[in-house]
Amino acid sequence: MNTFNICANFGIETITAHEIKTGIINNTFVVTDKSGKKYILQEINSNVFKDVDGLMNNIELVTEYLKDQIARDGGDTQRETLTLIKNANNDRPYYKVRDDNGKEHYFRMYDYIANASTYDEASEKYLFEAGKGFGKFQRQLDGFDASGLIESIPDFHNTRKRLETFISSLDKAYKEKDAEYIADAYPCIKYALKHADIANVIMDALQTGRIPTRVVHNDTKLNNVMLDNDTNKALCVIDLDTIMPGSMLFDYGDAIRSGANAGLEDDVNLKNVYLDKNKFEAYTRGFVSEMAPIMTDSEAKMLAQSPIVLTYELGLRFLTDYLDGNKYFKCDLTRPKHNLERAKAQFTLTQDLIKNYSYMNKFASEIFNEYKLDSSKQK
Ligand code: GN1
Ligand code: MG
Repeated sequence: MNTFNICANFGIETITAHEIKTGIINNTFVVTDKSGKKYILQEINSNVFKDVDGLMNNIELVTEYLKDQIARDGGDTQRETLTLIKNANNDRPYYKVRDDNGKEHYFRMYDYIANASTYDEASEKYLFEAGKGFGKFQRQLDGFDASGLIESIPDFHNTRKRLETFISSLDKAYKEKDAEYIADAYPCIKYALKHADIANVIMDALQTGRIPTRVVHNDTKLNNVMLDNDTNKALCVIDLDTIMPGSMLFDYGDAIRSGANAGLEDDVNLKNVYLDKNKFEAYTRGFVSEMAPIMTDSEAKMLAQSPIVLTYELGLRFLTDYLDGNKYFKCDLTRPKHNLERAKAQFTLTQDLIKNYSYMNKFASEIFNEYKLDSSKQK
């Protein structure tokens, strides 16, 4: 597929294109036109997102709403959220094309946000800002009417369903894969089954109404928030593909999973993988400082449980993809067991988070009380 032709279908004459390799779902490029203006071009993974029209409508609704909120607060609507570009027919915010084999490909373009960066790992100072960025994002969406949103991936953070899917993939793998392929995964399989109770923690609280359903981001990996290069403050939350109703705990938990891991998400040296307490504290402070005014006591009480749930869940997802033959997540082709390595790292982190639960719980509740008190003073 020719990047330059695709950009032309958005009315943009591009002269350079560079791939950005951080996401593991979509394909992303920075492209530049003749005048030097930059854009983001993305091929949407339509194996993962089955209803691209609905997905893009979600992103339009959310970014329009955010732009109103940002303008109301006196912010910069061009830099503090994403700006979609319509296709050259000006009828949709994406472009669809069929390849020679008849497969459909979907592309979208955004304005490029200059002088801002994302980080796969970052210092405590940046984690504090990232926490504020995701917290503020969620607060800005507090009044957003979710009835127009589709579920871009149904049951995305339904950990119980993720566990069921894992068990059926395991059954299938026993029938279809050779014994060695499964034996390699055995320690992970054992871990997943032994800790199955974790899958109920947030789902029970949501389903019984103990915690509220909110509109949340659902993919708060550290590199999904941009920091301004001059101020080093959070500027713009990106990757809006999974904005759907869910729990605030999904966003907090996934951010700790990704930002406060001392190692890499797919670290092969498992000694590197543990909770970095300083990073945990910095992110928690940033996030809670923004969210305390709207966070309920029940949500606050569950903060420390959420990284355990979200890390376990991603471990299950990587392991399931390994058992399915690596169809969902993009893998490093030089690492045939990449998904299994990812699962091992996630379960190693899960175990360390379980070990640190009391500490995390004490810290999170102190911070919540501190900021809750502050916000009630300001009322
Ligand atoms: C995927 O594309 P990216 O890297 O932002 C995934 C997340 C995982 C993450 C793990 C739609 O996000 O759920 O937490 O990889 N997104 C989807 O790296 O499945
Ligand atoms: Mg994503």
